[in-house]
Amino acid sequence: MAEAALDAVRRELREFPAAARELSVPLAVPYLDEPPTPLHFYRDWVCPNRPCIIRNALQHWPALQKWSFPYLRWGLPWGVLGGTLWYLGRLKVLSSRATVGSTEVSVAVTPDGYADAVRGNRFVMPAERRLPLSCVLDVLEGQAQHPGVLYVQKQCSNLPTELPQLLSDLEPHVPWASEALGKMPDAVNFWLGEAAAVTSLHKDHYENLYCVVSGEKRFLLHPPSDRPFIPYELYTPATYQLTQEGSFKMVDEEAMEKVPWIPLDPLAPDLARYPNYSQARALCCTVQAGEMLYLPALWFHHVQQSHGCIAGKGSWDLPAHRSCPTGPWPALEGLSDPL
Ligand SMILES: O=C(O)CCC(=O)C(=O)O
Repeated sequence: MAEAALDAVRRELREFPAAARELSVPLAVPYLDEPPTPLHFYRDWVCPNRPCIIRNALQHWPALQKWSFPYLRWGLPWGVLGGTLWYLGRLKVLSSRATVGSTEVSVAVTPDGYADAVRGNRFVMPAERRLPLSCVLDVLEGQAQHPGVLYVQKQCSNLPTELPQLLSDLEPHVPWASEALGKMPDAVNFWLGEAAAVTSLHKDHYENLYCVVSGEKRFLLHPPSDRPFIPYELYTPATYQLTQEGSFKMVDEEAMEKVPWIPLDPLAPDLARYPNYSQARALCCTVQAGEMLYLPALWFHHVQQSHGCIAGKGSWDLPAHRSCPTGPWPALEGLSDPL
């Protein structure tokens, strides 16, 4: 009896993603030509849990003109002059001053560009190194070598905590978003990395605004309603360690509980192993410098970037997305895997 009822719920669930798609998931991520008012942002995008790309929302940020490798290295606003100085004898006087470049930041280092991803039968986290930002720039510019793939991507507000000198180049928050969401962002992160650095498919419960300052980011998205088609498995957690010789080894995190993660690579899905994924529909979009992606809470995302892309992200943590017992998502979550 209970099994029959569960079967009926599962049948309904199988229909749900198509119905949700028809009702509220666009075929492509829409563009707004200007920032919305708080009311429009809340009514048209946050409430229906729909992503959009917003143009002309960042052009008043000094970062958009200033943030280049020479500026990050020396605080020089003129990219060409900075570059010329670099080639004219690598001015140690400038590089030894206390500049942004000399500031140490946390860098995720992986052998293949995948931090926080399934590798074999492990969920593997990156080796974390503290490096001066200028060392990361040297590697990105091909002036120096470092084993593995580097990504400045530490979550938890690395922009104000690690690079506070850059804050004056940004507005402290995005006023129309903070007003719509009822608070200031809970985290403001800074992202800089190699083209090979990839963020594996996952979801989180934050309302996110990704602001691309230089280069581009490519997103592959799935709405939360595609959850029944997206496989999760439980993995023993491990962390990469970088040896003195520059090779990587995986070390199990014995004290940590198993981690549920998505084993599937949406760019090359193993449909023989995960046939349900063929029923999911991805939305792909590229966010260019000067554009902002609103990524609603609980959307699955896989992220790639152009080499040396510089981006920021504001995240708002709304309790409603953590544990809303009455919404459809917890039910979908609980009943998805046994489809
Ligand atoms: O920019 C990236 O590489 C991914 C960021 C991301 O997925 C996240 O913050 O949840």
